[in-house]
Amino acid sequence: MNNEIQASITQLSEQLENYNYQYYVLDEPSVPDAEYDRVFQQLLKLEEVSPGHPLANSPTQKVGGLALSKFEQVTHQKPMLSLDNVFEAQALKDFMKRAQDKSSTANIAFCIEPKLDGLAASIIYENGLLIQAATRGDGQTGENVTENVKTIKNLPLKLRGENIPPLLEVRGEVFMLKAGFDKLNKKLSDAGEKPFVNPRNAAAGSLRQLDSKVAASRPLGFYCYAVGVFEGELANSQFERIEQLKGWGLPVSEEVKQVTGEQACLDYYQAIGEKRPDLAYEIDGVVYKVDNIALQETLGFVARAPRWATAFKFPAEEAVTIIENVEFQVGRTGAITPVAKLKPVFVGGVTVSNATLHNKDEIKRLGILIGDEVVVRRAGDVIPQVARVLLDKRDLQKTQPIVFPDVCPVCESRVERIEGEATIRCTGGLYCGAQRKEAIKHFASRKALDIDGLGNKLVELLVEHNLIASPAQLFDLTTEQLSSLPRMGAVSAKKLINSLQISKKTTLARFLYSLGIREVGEATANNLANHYQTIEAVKVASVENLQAVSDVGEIVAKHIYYFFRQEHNIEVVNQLLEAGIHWPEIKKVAESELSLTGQIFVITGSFNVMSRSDIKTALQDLGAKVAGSVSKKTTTVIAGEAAGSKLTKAQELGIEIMDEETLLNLLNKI
Ligand code: D41
Repeated sequence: MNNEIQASITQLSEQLENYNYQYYVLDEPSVPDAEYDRVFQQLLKLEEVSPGHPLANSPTQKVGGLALSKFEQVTHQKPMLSLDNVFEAQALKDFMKRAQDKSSTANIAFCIEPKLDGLAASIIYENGLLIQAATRGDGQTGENVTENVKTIKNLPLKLRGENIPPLLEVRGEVFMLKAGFDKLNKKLSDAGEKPFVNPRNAAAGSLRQLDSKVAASRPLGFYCYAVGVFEGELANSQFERIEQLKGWGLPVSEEVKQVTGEQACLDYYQAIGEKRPDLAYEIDGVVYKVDNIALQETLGFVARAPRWATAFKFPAEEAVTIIENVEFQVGRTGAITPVAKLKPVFVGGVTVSNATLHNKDEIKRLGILIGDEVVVRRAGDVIPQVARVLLDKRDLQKTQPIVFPDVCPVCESRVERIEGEATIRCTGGLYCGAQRKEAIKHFASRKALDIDGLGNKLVELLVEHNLIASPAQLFDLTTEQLSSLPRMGAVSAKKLINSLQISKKTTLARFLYSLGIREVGEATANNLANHYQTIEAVKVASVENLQAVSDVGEIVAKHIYYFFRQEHNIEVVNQLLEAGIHWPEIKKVAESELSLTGQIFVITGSFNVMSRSDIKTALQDLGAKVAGSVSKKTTTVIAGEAAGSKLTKAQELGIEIMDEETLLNLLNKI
C-alpha cells in the first residue's frame, strides 16, 4: 500500500483519538462536531480503499458494525470478586477498624468511589490495544461483548501516554447516562417498544445486543475501578493506580478520592448523597477500599468478596407495597388530587404511607387498581410516587377500580374538569373549607375589596379561630371577637372594623374580581361589569351570552356560568350584598361606542392628574387591553414624565405616543 496513504491513516487516526480523549475523558471538547465528522469521513474513505484496513482499533470501529448470532463465553483469568455491603455507619466503622487492626501504619488511607449502578465488565488491553471485553457473568465466566464495548464513547480503543503495560486488564462499570436513558425510553415508546425500567437495565440490555450498531446508538459510559491481570509495574496504592489508568486515557469517575479517618469517610457518603441528583449517572452508594495494595493482599478475601472493600449503599429508593385505598385531597386552590393510601413501607430512608397519583391521566397511564401491588419510589426529598404496578401479582378478587368523585370531598360542591386540563377542581371556592383561606385572602386583597389591615396572616388566624368561614362573615365580626386574637389590640380591632365598613363601597368590577372565579382577573371583571352593569345580569347570563363579552372565551364563560350555578356561591354572594356591599350605578357605554376595543396600551412614566392604576382602569373600561411591555402589537403608549426604555422602544417601532393631557382630553370626549 502507498506509504503516503498509510501515513495519512495513522495521522487521521491519532487526530480522532485525541478528539475522543479530549471530549469523553477530559470532558473538554477541542473541536466542533463538524470538524470531527469531517476527519472521520476522511479516514473512512482512506480505509475503504486500503487493503488490510480498517484495523480493529481504528477510531472508525467505534460505531459498531458486526452483528453476532450469539456471545462466546469468556473465562476470567482472575475471578471477578463481588462486593460486600454494609447498611449503616457503625458497620462501616467496624470494617475500617478491622482493616486498621491488620496494619502497622497509623491512620490507613481508603480509596473512596461512588458505587455506579451499572454492570461490571472486564476489558483487556494488549500492548495498549483493546483486544477483549467481557461481562462479569458469575465472576468466573462471562460473555464476550468486545464488539459492543468498543462502541462505548468514553472508552479508548488504544491507550495513550508513557509506560503502558504490555498486558492490562481493567475492571469497571458499564452504565447509561441518565439523560440518554430518558431519551432512549422516549424513542422506544414512540416506536411502540417497551421502555427500560431503569438506566441499569438499559445498560445491561444494550450490552447484550447482538448487533453492535444498536449498542453503538445507546448512550453508554464506562468507568474503571480496578485492575485485573497485568504485566509490568503498577503503583502500590488503589488511588494511584486509578490515577495511572487515567494517565493512559482510561475513563475514571471524577469523584474518586483518597481519604483517611472515619469522619472523612462518612462525610463523603453524605456529600455524594447530596450531589447524587446532579450526577450524570446513577449511583446507589459508596465503595470503600483499603488503599494500600500490600495491605489488600494481607486482608485477602472470604467466600467471593475481598475483606479490603465494602459498599455502603444508599437507602433503597424503590420498595414494593400495596395500595389499600385512594383518597382525594382538595388543595388550597380547589385542585383535587388522588392520593394512594399505602400499606406503610420503608423507602428512601423513611416510612411512607401516602403517594401522590397526580391525576386521572397518570392513573390511566399506570393502570392502577385499589388493592394492587405497586413499586413506590422516593428519591431525595421529593414526594413519593407510584412507579409501576406489578401486574403479574394482580388478584382480580381483591382489586377494584379507582372512582373519581362527582362532588368535592370537603364541601360537596360540584367538581369540574376543564377540557385540556388533567386536574379536576372543586367549584365551591368561596364556601369550601379547603379553599377558605385563599378565597378570603383574595377577597380582601388590594385589587379586590382592598380591606386595609386585613393581611394574609390575619385571615389565617380568623379562619383557624373559627371566627369566619366565608368572606361574608367578615362583616359580622365584632371588636370583641377581633381583640381576642393574639397580638390584636382594641385599637387595631377598631381600625379593621372601620376598614371593613369602608370596603363595602366598591365597584361592580372589583366585586366580581373579589369572588375569585377561575380565570376572571381584573380585566375580565371590568369587561363583565361594563357589559352587564348589574350583578343580577351576570348571575343569570348563559355560557353563550357570556361569550359576547370582550375577551371572554368558552372556557372562561363556563367558569363564570358554573360559579353562579353553585348554590353555596349564590348564598355567599347574597350574604355579601345583604352585608351592605354596594357600588355606584354604571353609566352604560354602548359596546359599539367603546372606541378602544381591540387596542393595546402600554403605560409608562409618572403622571400628575390621574394615577397609573386609574388610567389603566379607565382604558380597560373602554375596552382596551393594557400590557406591561411594548411590542409590535402595541397600539399606543401613554407616556408620563421621566418615561424610559418603553418610550424609546415605542419610538423605535413607530408606535403612537400619547401624553397625559392628550389622554385626559380623549377620556373626556368618549
Ligand atoms: O462502582 C461500582 N459499582 C464498583 C463495583 C466499584 N466502584 N468498585 C468495585 N470494586 C470491586 C472489587 C473490590 C471487587 C474490585 C465494584 C465491584 N468490585 C463489583 N461490581 C460488581 C461486582 C463487584
